[in-house]
This record gives sequence, C-alpha cells and structure tokens, in this order.
Amino acid sequence: MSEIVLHNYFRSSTSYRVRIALAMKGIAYRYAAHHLRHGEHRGEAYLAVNPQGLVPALVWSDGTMIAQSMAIMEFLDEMVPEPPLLPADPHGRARVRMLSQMIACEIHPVNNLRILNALRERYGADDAEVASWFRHWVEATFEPLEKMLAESPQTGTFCHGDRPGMADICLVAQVANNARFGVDMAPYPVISRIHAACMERPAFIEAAPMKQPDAE
Ligand SMILES: N[C@@H](CCC(=O)N[C@@H](CS)C(=O)NCC(=O)O)C(=O)O
Repeated sequence: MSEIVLHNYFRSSTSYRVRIALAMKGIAYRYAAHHLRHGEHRGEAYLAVNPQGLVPALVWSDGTMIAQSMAIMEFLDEMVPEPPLLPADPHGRARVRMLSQMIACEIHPVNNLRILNALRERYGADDAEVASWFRHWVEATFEPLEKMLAESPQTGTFCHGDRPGMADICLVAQVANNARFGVDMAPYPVISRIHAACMERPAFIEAAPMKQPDAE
C-alpha cells in the first residue's frame, strides 16, 4: 500500500468537496497542488495523471486514479463507510444525490474557470459581466434549492437530517465560491443556516480553502 494523493487547488470548490469528505472519514493523504491560474493543470505532468486536466483527482493507495469529485466521494463512501455521506434508505439517498447534483451539475459546470475565461476571451466580458454571469447561475439553482430545503420535513440541522453528508459538502463548497463573486446570501436563510452548522465541524474547517498549503 502506498500513499493516497489528492491532486487539487485550494480555491477549487470541487477539490474542497473531496477534502471535506477525506477529513470527515479521517483519511490521511498527500496534498498535491496544481495552480489553476498558472495553468499547471494543463501541463504534461498533470495530464499524465488526469487526461481531462481538471482537479480534483484522487490517486488511491493501490494506484487507481479517480477524477470527478462526485465519483470520488461515492468511492470514499464505499471504501470507508463511516461516517456515511449518503443515507441508508433509497429514498434518502436519492434526495441527497438530487440536492448534491443541483449544485454539482447545474451551477458548477457553467461557472467553472474555463467557462469564465471563455466569456472573457471569446466575448470580451469584463470582470463585472463575468461576476454577473456567475451570480445568475447560482441564483437560478439556489432559489429552488432554498425552497426545497425549507419545505421538506427531511431537512434538519443539515440538508438531510441531523448529520452532514454529501449535499452539505456540495453546499458549503459552493457558498465558499459565491463569496468571491458577491452573491447576496440574504434570500437563502436555510442554506445559510446549514452552511453555518457545517462550519462548526472540524472536517469542514480543516478542508477550507484558506487552510490549505497553497492558499494565497
Ligand atoms: N465535474 C468535475 C469538475 C472538475 C473541475 O472542473 N474542476 C475545476 C476546479 S473547481 C477545474 O479544474 N477547472 C480548471 C479549468 O476550468 O480550467 C468534478 O466535479 O470534479
């Protein structure tokens, strides 16, 4: 068995998801930083690890490489089941995956660095226009997410009941990104309450962007 390596970047919200999951499960790993703004994720060395050239990528102790934060989190949950990231029942699992994917599939892909760069390079968008784009796609999903969390009896201290799981991980990582683009969180009291509850937990605190060795 050799070491577990997480290829990531402090500010990457998808990396943040995986760091939280690793911390919750108490899995030790080596932190391999790739500076996205310097294009290190597009270099030969990293493309040899993950041909997609995106972070995060986890290299497990047997050498298996897994990219895609949602796949990594499900893998970690199967390899180290405690504490679980998903509920035990199918209905609960579906709900947590639904809430998670609202963020992971509907917000993150259209607000990723390469999309924001394309807005600037192809269409001449300035900083204000890029920030407005970012906020638009957050709001398009945070509005229904807030409503769904507020109206469901299954919402507890966290997105699903009273222990944090995959949906909370996605929520916290997204809220961290929102702060950089001036998203007003006032319309989202339930999301804000859940975020605050998560940020009292050591795993969420230790995985936070500014706690990482490559933080700037
Ligand atoms: N769906 C992927 C997305 C991975 C991804 O796009 N990561 C971002 C950082 S949050 C990245 O590497 N961006 C580089 C770029 O856009 O050039 C996941 O969940 O892991």
